[in-house]
Amino acid sequence: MSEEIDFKTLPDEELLEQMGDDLYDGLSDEVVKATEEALSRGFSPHRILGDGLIAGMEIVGEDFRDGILFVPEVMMAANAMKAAMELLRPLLTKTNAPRVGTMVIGTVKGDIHDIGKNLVAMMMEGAGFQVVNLGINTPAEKFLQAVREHGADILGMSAMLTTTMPYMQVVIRKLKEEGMRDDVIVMVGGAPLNEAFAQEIRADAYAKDAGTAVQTAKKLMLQRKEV
Ligand code: B1M
Repeated sequence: MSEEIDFKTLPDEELLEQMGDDLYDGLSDEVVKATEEALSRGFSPHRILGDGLIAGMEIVGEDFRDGILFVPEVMMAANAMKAAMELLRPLLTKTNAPRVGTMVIGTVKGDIHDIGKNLVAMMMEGAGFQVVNLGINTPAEKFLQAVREHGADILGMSAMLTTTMPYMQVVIRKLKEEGMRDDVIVMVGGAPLNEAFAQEIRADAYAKDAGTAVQTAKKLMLQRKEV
């Protein structure tokens, strides 16, 4: 049992560190309380994410890789992260920006990781995009159907496994087969990807994180309008 900590008494940096530690331990209530405290101190959601939640999740990832943590513990950490993200959601999605375009986004078939993809979705909304979030384990047909139905400007795909990233190419091929490839910008992301992979599968863009995804999407939308 971890002893009760009064978050209000912690200096700023220690608060974020404690948030990361509690995330590692999968203590959802504690992570939520620390996030509330950080928000009440006026921390930006980006600082809370970067220095608290994502920092904690990085250590989870390392220890998962090294066999120190296992799936149940990682699930608990993921649930704690999701609970905190719900507090950040209104701040990340709030927007005064004019409607920029529509993005369909999903985690590809075979892959159930959704934290990073949801973060991208929230920040895109905050930047003025209408976002259609298809969730996890998304087959090519579902991506294509959503692109058609919503007249999407951008199709975003996320993959976190080296075994699922090749599925992105399946979706791109399907777009081509259906004569839809030139109608939509394809953006890809996820921890195992890089620029070279995006080029290899002929995606239009790769973004390494949610902030870059927003910048890249805006730039590509502008280029599209200029053509
Ligand atoms: Co999994 N897992 N996992 N996992 N998991 C990884 C990805 C892994 C790197 C861990 C490790 O070994 N170090 C490893 C993959 C190895 C590989 O293939 N190279 C791994 C593995 C092996 C597995 C399983 C196979 C484990 C098993 O069952 N034996 C299994 C697979 C299940 C499946 O998908 N079929 C599995 C399961 C799980 C959980 C269910 C327990 C849980 C997911 C819970 C959930 O998402 N709801 C989980 C978690 C939490 C992780 C780690 C620890 C954390 C991922 C995360 O949420 N990061 C992860 C370790 C790691 O990534 N270092 C790991 C925080 C998030 C904010 O960052 O997702 O990277 P990230 O998103 C970033 C960027 O990548 C980018 O922007 C985001 C925000 O800045 N981005 C985009 C993401 N999508 C984008 C799309 C874009 C643009 C940018 O445009 C469209």
